[in-house]
Amino acid sequence: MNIHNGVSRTCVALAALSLSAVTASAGPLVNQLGFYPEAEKTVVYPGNDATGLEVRDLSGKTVLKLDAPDVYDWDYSGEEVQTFDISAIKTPGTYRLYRGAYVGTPVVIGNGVYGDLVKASLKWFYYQRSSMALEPQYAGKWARAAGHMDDKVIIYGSDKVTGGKGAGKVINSARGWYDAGDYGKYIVNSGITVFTLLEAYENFPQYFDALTWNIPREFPKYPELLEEIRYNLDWMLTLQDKDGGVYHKVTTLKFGGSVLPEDDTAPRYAIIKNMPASLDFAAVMAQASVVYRNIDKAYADKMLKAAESAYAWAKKNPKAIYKQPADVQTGGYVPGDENGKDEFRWAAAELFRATKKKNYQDDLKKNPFTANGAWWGDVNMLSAFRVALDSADFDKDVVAAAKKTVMNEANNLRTVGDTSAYRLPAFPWSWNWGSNSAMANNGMVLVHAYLITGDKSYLDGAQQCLDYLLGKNPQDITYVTGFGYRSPRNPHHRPSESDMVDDPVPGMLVGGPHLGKQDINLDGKEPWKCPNYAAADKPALAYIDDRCSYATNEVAINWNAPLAYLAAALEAIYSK
Ligand code: 9MR
Repeated sequence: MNIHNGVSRTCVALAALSLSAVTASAGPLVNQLGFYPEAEKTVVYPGNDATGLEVRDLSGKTVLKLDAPDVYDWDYSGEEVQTFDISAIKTPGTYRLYRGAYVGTPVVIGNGVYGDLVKASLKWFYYQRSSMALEPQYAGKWARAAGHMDDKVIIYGSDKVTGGKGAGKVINSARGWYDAGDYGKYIVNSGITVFTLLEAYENFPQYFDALTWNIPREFPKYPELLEEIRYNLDWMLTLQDKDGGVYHKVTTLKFGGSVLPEDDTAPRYAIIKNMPASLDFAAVMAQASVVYRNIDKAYADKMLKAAESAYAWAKKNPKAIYKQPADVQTGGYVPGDENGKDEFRWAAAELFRATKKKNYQDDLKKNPFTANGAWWGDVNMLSAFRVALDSADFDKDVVAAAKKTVMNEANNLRTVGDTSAYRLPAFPWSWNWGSNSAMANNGMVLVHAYLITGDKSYLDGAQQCLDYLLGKNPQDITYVTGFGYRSPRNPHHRPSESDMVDDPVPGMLVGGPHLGKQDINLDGKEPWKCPNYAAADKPALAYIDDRCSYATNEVAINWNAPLAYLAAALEAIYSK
């Protein structure tokens, strides 16, 4: 944090008086969907201006006046900014922000402001379904034919192309969601995604029992969220081999072109069983067995059996790490640490809750929580969430350690959120490929801290995360397609790129800015890569709304899930 104008407020104010008469401030950066009446409401203005803020309702009546706040630097964008807190306005309505002149778009305060976002961010999982047509009655103008029936997926290495002798052993690996802008289906990434969606259900069951968003119903007794999740659980179950081990992914050998699902017809392979995939599978199957038990005992039993055998396989094969074969170029999803400790921890926590068998808690005790997570590459925090919130059967010391893990992370985030220029609870390492999902996952930690303590300031931190994703950012956009006043129009998403529909599929969170620039064409040899956006030298600025930018403008299931969680949490908590 750098404050640098506390020195001479009067001088600055006088100087700026004349300035503001001629130059309007840059527009406010603010959550474009608005705020619940009781929420913390912050507005960021880039620049250094002594003009105060006046908030008026649509009839022109002034409802709040604030003096100019101190100027702070935000290292992630290299900007000076001023942040106003307009939380005092609690009356539902539409407001306009004046700093001298009116610049910007209206700010809404009201109940249910994120309701449509929750539905759309979940509906997107339906749009990502492989192996079925999307009918117009559900998909509207994004209706499409089925792609990737995946009923004859070749086991990698069993056919002539990939090194085997025969025609190739095939399995049925139908259903499941496409991972992202590509058409692959990956177990590791499905793991954290399904966890996050199930966690949303577990934390806010009444809210989700009542929520619908128009998807086809195969299991009408299920709440709609569990119907959608089952579509992917069914697929995950297909990737477990008879010995309990789980394959890493179902993909083509190389990424296909920017075509509709039905036109992406290269052979698909189930590629290489391994320990982390088996443990991620074990964890979510165990979790799902608990969640589905009351509504579908047979399905719950099947999942729990699958979870236990996957865990047993991983224990027997601790060195089975996925290594991408030379002829496979689709997503890697190989966690960097690769000792499997975080995956073992998570699976053990879920399996102990589901079975109460002592050996799982013993394993958990031998493998203490760390401070990390959560993202697909480190699932430690998921085990801490599990034990901290569902503590009844765990030993006291394990519960205390889990709560400490969650609360330490939450307290660190809150400190940054409350003191940084943009009021954004983010760490330096949050600015990576999929940075927007890091912000959403940070929000999820803060929601868990709220659920553990009931302290509203953690909810305010979660709000700060959502605000960033919905407009309180230097790009002045929501990072969610179809939402807010300005949003990404050209996501890296094959269906949206190839369907000839103007609007991208709605409800998708794009990856977001960071300095990796893996998609920039530096050598001129890779025409599919991006024209240079390399001039951006700050992480929060390095973003381009162009389909070429798979590093900043792609979409992914593990990014949408925490967005849905965060928006749903605020809805469920504030609407009570
Ligand atoms: O989200 C993944 C990110 O953490 C990695 O840095 C990146 C490069 O390996 O891959 C991302 O995941 C992609 C996956 O490999 C394939 N489908 C699209 C995913 C989102 O870009």
